[in-house]
Amino acid sequence: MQIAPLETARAVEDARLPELPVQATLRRLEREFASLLGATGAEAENADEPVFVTRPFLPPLEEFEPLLRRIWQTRILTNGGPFHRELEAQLTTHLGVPQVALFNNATTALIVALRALDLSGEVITTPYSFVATSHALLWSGLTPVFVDINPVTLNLDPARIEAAITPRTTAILPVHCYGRPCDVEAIAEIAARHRLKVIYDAAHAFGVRHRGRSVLNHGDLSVLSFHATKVFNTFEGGAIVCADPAMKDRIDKLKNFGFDDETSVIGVGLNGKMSELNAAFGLVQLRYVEEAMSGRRKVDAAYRKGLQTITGIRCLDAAEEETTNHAYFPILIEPDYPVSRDALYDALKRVGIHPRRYFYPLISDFPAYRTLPSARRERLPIAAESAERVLCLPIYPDLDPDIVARVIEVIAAQ
Ligand code: T4K
Repeated sequence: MQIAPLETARAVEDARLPELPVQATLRRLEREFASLLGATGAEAENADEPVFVTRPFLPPLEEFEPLLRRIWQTRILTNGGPFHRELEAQLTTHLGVPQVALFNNATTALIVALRALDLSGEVITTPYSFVATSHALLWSGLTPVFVDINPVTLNLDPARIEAAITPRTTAILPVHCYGRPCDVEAIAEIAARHRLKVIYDAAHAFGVRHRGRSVLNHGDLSVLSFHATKVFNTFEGGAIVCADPAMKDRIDKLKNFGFDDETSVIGVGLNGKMSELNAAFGLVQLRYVEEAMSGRRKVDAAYRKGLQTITGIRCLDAAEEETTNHAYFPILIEPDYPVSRDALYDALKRVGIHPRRYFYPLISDFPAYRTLPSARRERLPIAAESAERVLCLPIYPDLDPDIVARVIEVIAAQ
């Protein structure tokens, strides 16, 4: 079948809807995008453009167009179509994991992961993460129990987990924060001893390897995010990684309202499906993900080199047995740095550089959590201090070395 080019499709739309001023709408959207670009600096970087903590990687548009035409031809838009199946297959190989179930984002994937394991009661987790980690627990009727983090890795500290286990504990939900692997061996040992499930929030951990294997192979389930700001993005998206085909089948049903067949459901599911548009885009992105990571690696190396002599700035070490993805570039502002973290944050913003304080405030300080006994600050000293000291510097594959140099200059000049 001959497939109409996109322009033709647009003309057909115009002809069908004469009363809708489609061209005017497109012109208005173009103007809005133009002003957004001005506001966010998403255009070509120059000295006057703001620089944000990240800028999504996009593959050549021409490579996406044939896949779009295919969608126009088949009219399969969602519900586990061919691009969805193909992306699951390619990710399984690319990541080196047994099963991948795609989702529309990591937050719904986390909620489905918790449901798939049939958890109840309390779940031990980290307060030092994006708020979605704990929100998924509250949405699922589970009680988060916050445990402090390790000062070197900024991940859940296994040495403190056992003291937080009660008869109501059913699982541990650690985060591979900034893509740095948790102490997976210690966590597995504690979980086995206490018969707890382990779900890794691996939103930051695409492509991360630990001792030669994907870190996503650890725990009962791992949840990835493919949000626009991530190393591998599908605009919005996510996935659950699991070992067992029967578990993938359960997850696939739960993300499709729980449907088993046309007339029966296995449980209270939701709509967590990734659309064909996002899956097709993911297939094109995957061709470039290694290149994108190597661009990030160069930025990471430049920061490390430039910052190493600045007193009071600590970069997180990369552990030797790991392959990192350089998803973030966090620095910790130590007490011997001349100004506070927030003063440095403001100084960078004044020159158009917009780092982020990931993760400040702590999740345990948000109103929905702060009354929990485990949220008390004195129980979470390392997390509280890290949240006050951290700054994530801009990092993305094509970040101009001159901008990296400018960031370092501002940090050195305080
Ligand atoms: N678990 C963890 C540990 C997570 O970090 C996250 C998400 C999740 C779970 C949940 O995953 P998803 O359900 O989202 O799949 C961003 C992201 O929205 C969020 O996905 C991410 N973690 C979190 C750490 O960062 P914000 O509020 O900081 O995003 P925003 O819009 O301020 O974006 C940051 C910068 O990126 C902007 O200043 C400019 C740039 N940007 C952003 C977008 C969205 C662009 O240039 N283009 C874009 O389209 O949360």
